[in-house]
Amino acid sequence: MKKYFPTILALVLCVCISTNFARQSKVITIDKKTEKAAVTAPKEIISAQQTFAIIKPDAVEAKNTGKIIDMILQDGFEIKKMEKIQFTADQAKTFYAEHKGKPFFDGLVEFMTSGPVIIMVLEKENAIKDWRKLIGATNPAKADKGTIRQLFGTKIPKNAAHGSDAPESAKREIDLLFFR
Ligand code: IDP
Ligand code: MG
Repeated sequence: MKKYFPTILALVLCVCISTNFARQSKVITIDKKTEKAAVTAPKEIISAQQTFAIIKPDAVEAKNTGKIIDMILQDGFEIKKMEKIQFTADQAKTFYAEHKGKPFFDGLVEFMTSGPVIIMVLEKENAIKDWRKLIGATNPAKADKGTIRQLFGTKIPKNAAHGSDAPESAKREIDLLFFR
């Protein structure tokens, strides 16, 4: 029996450590309807999603940066990164490569390089969808009341803000502008 003691001790230790690890990586919540305990992953594991945002040159020029940042914070986003930059023509062309060849492409590049912009990485549950909702439709004239583009945009391409449309584009845009 004595010679098995170290093995037994090691096994008991392993079980204790792994049980504790499992406990730490989960949270227990009480289901209000059934009053039964439910084990779920903690919020930070379930939720955080990042998106890429721009306060465009028209909104920076019109001194709407503070109001837009306030709307971002009031909507529950965390600003993970923020920088004031000015797009080069090459950056603007690469950023909007999907629109190359369209009639508004040259005007869009000219607009995006016309003055400083604020670039941001925003984080929140459903950040991509929620940020697109908060900025509103591409055309400010068609954007819902109270959205950033309705409040601060004028006439396309001058629509005050940009938001990534999918996780792949968020990653591409963050890499392109924060790791340039
Ligand atoms: P989005 O910014 O809502 O994703 P996109 O169709 O990806 O819209 O277009 C990128 C940007 O190009 C728009 O935000 C706007 O500034 C500009 N834009 C889009 N369509 C037009 C247009 O028909 N005329 C002028 N500018 C446009
Ligand atoms: Mg787009």
